[in-house]
Amino acid sequence: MAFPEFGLSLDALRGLQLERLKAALAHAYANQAPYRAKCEATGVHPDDLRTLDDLRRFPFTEKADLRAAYPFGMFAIPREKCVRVHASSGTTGRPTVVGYSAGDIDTWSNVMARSLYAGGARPGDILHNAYGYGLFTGGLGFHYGGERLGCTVVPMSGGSGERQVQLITEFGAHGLLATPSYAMAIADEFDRLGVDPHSTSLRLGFFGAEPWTEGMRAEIEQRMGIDALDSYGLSEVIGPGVACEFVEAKDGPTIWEDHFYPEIVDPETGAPLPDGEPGELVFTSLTKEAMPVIRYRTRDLTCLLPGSVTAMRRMAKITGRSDDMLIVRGVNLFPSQVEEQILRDPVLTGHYVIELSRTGALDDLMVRVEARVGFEDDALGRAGVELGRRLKGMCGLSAVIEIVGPGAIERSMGKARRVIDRRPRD
Ligand code: DLL
Repeated sequence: MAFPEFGLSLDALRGLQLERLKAALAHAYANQAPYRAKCEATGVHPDDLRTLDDLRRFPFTEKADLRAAYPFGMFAIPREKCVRVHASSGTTGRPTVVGYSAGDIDTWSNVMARSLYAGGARPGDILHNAYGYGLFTGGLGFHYGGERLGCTVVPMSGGSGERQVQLITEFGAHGLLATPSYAMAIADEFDRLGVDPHSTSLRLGFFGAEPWTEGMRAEIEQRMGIDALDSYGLSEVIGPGVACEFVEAKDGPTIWEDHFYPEIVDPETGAPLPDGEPGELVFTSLTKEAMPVIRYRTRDLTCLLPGSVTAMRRMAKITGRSDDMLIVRGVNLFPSQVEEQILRDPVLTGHYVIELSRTGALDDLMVRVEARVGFEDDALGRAGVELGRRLKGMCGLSAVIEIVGPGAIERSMGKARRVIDRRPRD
């Protein structure tokens, strides 16, 4: 195996994690004032950690802690020793800032190289990087990982669809790196320009940064003739490169547990849940220097699965974020559940938006979805009626379905905006 960590036994992995966790806790306690204050308030000290299970006695770190420490208050090394910062824009309020030491950039490059290798990329491959470069971690994270693996990285970023197609085709890219929604937009550009992606050298795609379903995977794979891998990460923990799927298994991202220790907790109470139970994903960084995070609450909902290709555990596809859950007429609904129903119909595409409004006291749910080219009006009408019926069967809600023509729904170059909520705030 190319990466020795893939061969770690479970015992060796747990031993390594415990040793690293002790050091990570000691580092955060000594150098990250806000976390130390939380430990003192809870009455725990790093010396209280003797086993991995003892971690649950330690306080969580939350997004609000990062915001309160804006911009650099969570750094555990002098700012002068940070070689890079990234930030997430966030929909409201201050951005969340994260910092990296030179050692962190090295670790990040390694876990990204490992992710790309697991997904089937090899030294010498050309990687077309359509993730955004900038404060977002997607572009630079994949960039450094690709270089570390020995690939040729094309730092395309977002931008004109036509140029995406041109460079993928003419440079002979083997791997496409993009959000799944942007990959779909690029696939549309191929269609528009009359170029068949199956005729290019593309063989892999690394997709992440937003929730996507198995239906979306099937759609992208079939349209582009590639293996579509799920790649997961978040800025607060390091960026992309926290977990990635193995191409031979495609059974959920393997978490690089030797660097990022996962737990699942009840999203309401914070109580730890056993592997296999659905809940909120929590991460502790084991090796980060500039900005360690101890028990960081991601808000992402999933469950932990046993290792398959390696001893390291996997995560199931993310259902959504707890803060993205819609409550419509009292029913809990995730956009991914709607996506799943849409993509069961070959007439419909993965370009959709969910619109919520309110008439009187009642919420109105509308799903607008693009049809594939080449279907007659009656087929579209039938697809609309059937989607309405499937949604009702799935969650009990009646939705107005609007089927629109190709290109009618706005494309995003990064994370897609799936929900427009026009309901008055109460
Ligand atoms: O999105 C890092 C990334 C870039 C991951 C490129 C993969 C590829 P943030 O902008 O901080 O970082 O957003 C992190 O995006 O908490 C999830 O809610 C969501 N997310 C990331 N990857 C996936 C995925 C990057 N594979 C937030 N499936 C996370 C579902 C994902 N959601």
